[in-house]
Order: sequence, then structure tokens, then C-alpha cells
Amino acid sequence: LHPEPQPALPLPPDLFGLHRANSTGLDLSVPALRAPLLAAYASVQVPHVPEFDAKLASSALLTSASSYQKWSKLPVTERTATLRRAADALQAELPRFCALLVKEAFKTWNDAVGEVREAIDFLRYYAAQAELIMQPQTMPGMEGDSVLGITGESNELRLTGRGPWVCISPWNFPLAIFLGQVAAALATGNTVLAKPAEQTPGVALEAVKLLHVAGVPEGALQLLHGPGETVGAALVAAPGVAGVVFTGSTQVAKIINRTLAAKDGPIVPLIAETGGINAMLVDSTALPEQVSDAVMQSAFRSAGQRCSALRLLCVHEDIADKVIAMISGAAQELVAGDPADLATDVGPVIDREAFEGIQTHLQRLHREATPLLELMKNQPLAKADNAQTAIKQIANLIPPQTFEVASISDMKAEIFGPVLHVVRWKGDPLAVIAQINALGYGLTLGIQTRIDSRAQQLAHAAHIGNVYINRNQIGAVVGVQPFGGEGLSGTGPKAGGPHYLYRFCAEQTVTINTTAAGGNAALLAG
Ligand code: UN1
Repeated sequence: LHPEPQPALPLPPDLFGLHRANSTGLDLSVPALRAPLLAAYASVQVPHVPEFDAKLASSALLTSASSYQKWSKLPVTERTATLRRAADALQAELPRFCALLVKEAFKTWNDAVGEVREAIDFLRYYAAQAELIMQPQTMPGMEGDSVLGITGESNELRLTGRGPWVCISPWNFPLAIFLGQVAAALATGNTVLAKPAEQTPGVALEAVKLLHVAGVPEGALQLLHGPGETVGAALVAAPGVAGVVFTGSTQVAKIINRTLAAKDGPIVPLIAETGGINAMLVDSTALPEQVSDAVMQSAFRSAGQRCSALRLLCVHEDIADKVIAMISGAAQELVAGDPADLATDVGPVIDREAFEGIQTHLQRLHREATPLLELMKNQPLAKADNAQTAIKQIANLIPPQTFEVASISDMKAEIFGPVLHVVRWKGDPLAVIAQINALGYGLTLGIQTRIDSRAQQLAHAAHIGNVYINRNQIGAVVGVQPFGGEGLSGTGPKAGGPHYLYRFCAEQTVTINTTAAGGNAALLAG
């Protein structure tokens, strides 16, 4: 009479013959992997996506609400079947989606493959999770209650959707985070108004098409492309929004939160995954080679354009010189250039605005900090083969750079690019963690030490959502490493984790008096 132990979730099959692991280690020198990707790149076009008129936000909400009436009443397995069909289609079309990511979001091939695999994982994981949690659950009661629960009553907990959700996703994971949000909302019986990042609507459009072909009704999933300030704002403010899920800046998350709080009507939940000033703490016992490898992945991969990326390396003064020399050596080997080139490790940043923001920060660093590794002048750019887009991308290239700063508290804001800040420390590592906590963000933290007990102690002291010990700190694996932060880094259950879907649901407890003499029986008897 107690709930059965939950079955293990089915793991998605390997893609391209590789084990599931988000984003590291794909050898594209293997021709069988490379050929379909390059063929897709030659033929794929980024589709034009018409802008949505923000004045129509309320009518889009009405469409969503009316579609909710049907979609939410389907058996959960019918809804999740659409997600699984979309996952299969995405897997079959992996090269085309990778090529779109390279063309529209300037991802490197490695990052593109990692992202498509992550998107597939999200679809399958949330499908499996929804099937687990959306079955009505008998509440068994506590020790001392009768075996049926409280004597004379039965209690059941039922989860349903809440209504139309506004899903606002970022350009740095235009497929995986976009589909993750959408899949979570749809699986739990909600309908979706999806507002993709302004820079990457084409990938979003293709993803939405997959879901529509897989059986999600058009009214249950609408794509509404346009600027956050107009389209995003109008959607959040429109009547009838049942929830908002957002990945982006802390500042915008707060604006959304204020808008929702000021609305008439019900209290609307917000799930927000925002930025971070992510640190790695390296003590004097750490292995420099391992640190160097973890730093290359965490700080410079994806051109540093991950909210999980390493921004601040806190290295013990006893090994600082050695670690810095090793990082500099390794970074010289990175190729910054055209993302379509297979040899490229670090592609350009997303657009001119991002480029200029990072340049302003670099100018400040040149005035106030010590450059440790500056490749701007001597890094050879990989050649773009053709086309305007390639030229535009290369113009936004920022090769990896490292600066030594005086103190942790010098870190004022998240810099979303391949720029690493290094600070030396001595004394108590717990004091370093306290300073990292004081930054107010809490997304990822790396710890590098050969003292196991210290690693645990530091992890416990950190107010950080994802702590990685003796490894890199990006690429959280869906279903295995639930991802999300604390404080300025966000609110809400972690994406890709077992609690995420609950926030998308309304919960109803149904209590029935089961005794013959009780009120229900008496009422029925007339
Ligand atoms: C983001 O960059 O907005 O663990 C979040 C990772 C990714 C980060 C995604 N899941 O690197």
C-alpha cells in the first residue's frame, strides 16, 4: 500500500555511437561523423521568421487558453508520445540542426552536436518524468495512521497543468533550452507561447515545426518572435498567463518578476535561470594539468557564452605561477575563428552589441588589471570560406584572454565571453568561498583539490547550485546533473532534474470520507 519505488528512467540511446554526456569529447576528425555535418551545412538555410505584433499578445493568450482545454485533458502518455516522436525526428535530423546552430548561433561543430544531443535528452527526460509524476498518487499516511491513511478517509494527490505558459529562451542554447522549456510545459499539460531569443528565431522555428509534425496542436504551441522589450513584455503582461519560464539575464528576470507581481488576478509562478560569476577554487594540492584542462573547457569553450562558464579562477599562491603558465600554454593552442571550420575551438560572440560590451570590459581590465594572456594581436584567424555571414562573424571574434585581478570583490558583473579573471589567494579556503558567496550569484563552482574532505567541506559552505569537483564546470547532463542556481542566478527547480516539472503543475488533494457513518455516505443516502 506504500508507493512502489520509482522505476529507473530509460536512458536515451547514444547518438553517433557516443555515450550520452553533454558537450565534451567529440572527435570530428572521424569522417563518418564529419561528412553528414558538412553536407548539411552546404545545403541548410536559416529560415526567415516573421515578427509577431506585440499588440496581438492577448489574442495569442486566448488561443492558448482555448487549446489548453483539449491538450490538458489528453492522457499524459498521448502528450509524451508527441515529445518522443519529436526526439526521434531530431535525432534523425541531427546534422541539419547542427548546421542551423552553426549558421545562426555561430556554434562550433562540437558545441552544436552537444546541444542537439541535449535537446533530445530534454524531450525524452521530461516525457519520462511527466509519466511518473502525473499519475494520481494515493497518500499513504504516516506511521500510526491506518494502513489506508487517516482512518476513515482516503487521500489522493493529482497533478494537472496550469494553463498557458510563456517560455522565454536565450540565444546561447537556442535549441536545447528552447525545447527544454517547451517540452516541460507541454508534457505537464500546459500550452505554450514560446518567445525565442531575438538573435536565433530560425532554429526555434524548425524545432516548433518538429513538434507540430509530431502531433502538438498549433494552438498549444505558438512561436512568437520579436524583441523582449515589446513581444516578451506584452506576453508576460497579458491576461491569462499561468506561468513564465525564463532563461537570460538577472536584470530581465527581475523585470518579469515585477510585472507578474503587479498583475491583477492569480499569483503567477516564475522559473528563472539567470547569470553567474562562476568561480573555480584551486588549492595548493591541486593537479595543475587537470586544472588547466578544466579551465580550457570551462572558460573558453562556447566562447565563454554559457551561464555556467568559468569567470574567476581563484588559485592558491603556491601553485599560481605554474597554473597560469600552463593555462597560457594551453590557450595558445586554441584556434579562434570561423565556427564552420572544423578546426575552430572558439567561435565569435553572438553579435556586435555583445562584442562591444566585452571590449569595454577589456579596456577597463587593461587599465585596472594585469594581462596574463592576450591573444588579440597575434592569434591567427581561421579563414572563412565564403559569404557575408562568415565575415560578420569573424568581426565579432574575441580570442581567449586572461587577466589577473586584485580581489574577488573586483568582479562586478557577469562578462559573457572568453575572458578569464585570475586571483591569487592564501590562508583559509573557506574564507575564499565566503567571498565567492558574497558576490551574490550562485550558479556553478569548480573545486580543485586532492583533499577529499576539504572538497566536501567547501562544497557545503558554498551557496551555489552546481558544484564540480576536480573537473570542468560546464555541460550539465540532463537527468544526471540537475542544473540551476541560487540567489542572483535564478529561482525555481533545476532544469533536467526530478523536481522541475512540479513547478509547471497545479496540485489537487482530494480527500474522501470513506466511513459508512460519515458525511458522504449520509448525503448519498439522502
Ligand atoms: C546557459 O548557459 O544559459 O551546464 C545555461 C551547462 C549548460 C548551461 C546552460 N546546461 O553548461
